[in-house]
Amino acid sequence: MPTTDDLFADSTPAAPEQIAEGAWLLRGFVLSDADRLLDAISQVASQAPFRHQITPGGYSMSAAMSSCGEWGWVTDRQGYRYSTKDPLTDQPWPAMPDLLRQVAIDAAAASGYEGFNPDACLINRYETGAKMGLHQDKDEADFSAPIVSISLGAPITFMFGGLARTDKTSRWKLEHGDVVVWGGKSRLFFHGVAPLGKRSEHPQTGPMRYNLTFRKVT
Ligand code: MD3
Ligand code: FE
Repeated sequence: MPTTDDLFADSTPAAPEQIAEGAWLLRGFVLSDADRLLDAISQVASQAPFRHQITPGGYSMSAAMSSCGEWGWVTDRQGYRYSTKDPLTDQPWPAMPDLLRQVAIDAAAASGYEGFNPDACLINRYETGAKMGLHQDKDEADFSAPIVSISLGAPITFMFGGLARTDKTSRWKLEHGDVVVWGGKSRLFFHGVAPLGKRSEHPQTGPMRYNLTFRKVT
């Protein structure tokens, strides 16, 4: 006998869950697009390879990164910035694939942010042990646009706090197909991810996790 869960599988997306002021968790929102999203990531990475960038302080980031769209995010000894060119190839970043742009627009709209028009998509790739320390995303010109984040592959623990680094943080598990939309007050909240666990895997990506973040840079 099919269960109610089977009958509703894939047809009724979970309702958006509010996790902070202006922030919405859309569990499984891109599950049905996941294969094509992973293909699009491979496509981008064939032109703009994943690389471990160097922080201004001289450390290599544990998450490997690439970008697509008009702007990509770069860090080196000189500092953090957005750039229209990939410093590895000195070429413009690959165009943002239509599918990526469309799912980001749809996720923003499902969270109450109509008319989202991202001009950058940053792609983070985590392997076992990779993490991202608490930080704010404030290199963009206009904080009125949300940031849309898509998780694919191995699950990870995501942390976010408030407007001050010392604010208490809460933890959420982000899994393959989950989307989080950050707008309003939460747009400038401190956030990061805990080290990818040794046993964290996904059938399609093995021990890797990908995170796409869509931004309006200019
Ligand atoms: C909250 N990435 O690329 S995604 C980043 O999982 C980044 O790769 C993490 O932080 C990752 O900058 C977290 C969730 C996320 C992204 C952007 C945010 C949360 C955010 C911007 C503002 C507030
Ligand atoms: Fe961030």
